[in-house]
Amino acid sequence: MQKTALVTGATSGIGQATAFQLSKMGYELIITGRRAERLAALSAELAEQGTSCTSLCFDIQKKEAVDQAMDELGERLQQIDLLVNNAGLAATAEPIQSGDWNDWERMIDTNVKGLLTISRRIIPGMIERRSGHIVNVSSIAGKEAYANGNVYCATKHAVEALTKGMRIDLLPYGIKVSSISPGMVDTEFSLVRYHGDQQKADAVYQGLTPLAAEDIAEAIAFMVSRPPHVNVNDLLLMPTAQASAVYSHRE
Ligand code: 8X3
Repeated sequence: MQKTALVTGATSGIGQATAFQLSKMGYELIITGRRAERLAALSAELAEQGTSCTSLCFDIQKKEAVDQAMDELGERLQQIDLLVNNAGLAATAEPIQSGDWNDWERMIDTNVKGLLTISRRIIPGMIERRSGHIVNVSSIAGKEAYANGNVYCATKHAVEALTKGMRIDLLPYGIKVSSISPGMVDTEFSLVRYHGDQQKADAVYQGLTPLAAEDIAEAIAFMVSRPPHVNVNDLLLMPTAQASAVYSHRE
């Protein structure tokens, strides 16, 4: 039977690349994001590849909007086989003493509360069917704190803790819970972090080859295609030129 995957934050970067990978693997897709035009374009492209695709446009920070979209899925909400909790962002790179409350709230609301809102709605169907797989997109920032990472690192540490907690709570139901933790990936990530400052964003990847969104999507494809008795708990994926959150080699 065809499997259904829901991917959050599918309008760009890792989310979009993952949607394409899962489409190639034969999944029926539910894609979510804030940007309606991009969602529609992605949906059309996936449909061209023969993938049945439902797009849900909402801001994952708004619990009511998420709940309404989940309600609209009706019966299908109970039939999601794979949830990729990808939506997330770094909204600032300020030291803690000058951080902006709104940036902090945006990261906490998206990276932690957004993940929880969606998961809480999808998990009961997985429990009912005694099967399912949740892949949380974490980060090297979920394992290490680094200068000016403060709240972003805290939200990704929370994703790590939630992944472990979910895995324990869902153990009796045969539900797989995994996380993938990338280092530097060349997406809109840094542009968002530096509030649209292209020069600062480009400097992050200068002199080295970062990961591409497709590298992460391929790893997710590997994780979700293991046999039923195998779960990849966590996959830490770094560019060859990055040894840790703080050590990189630039030419
Ligand atoms: C993205 C990677 O190194 O900027 O989560 O924290 S990093």
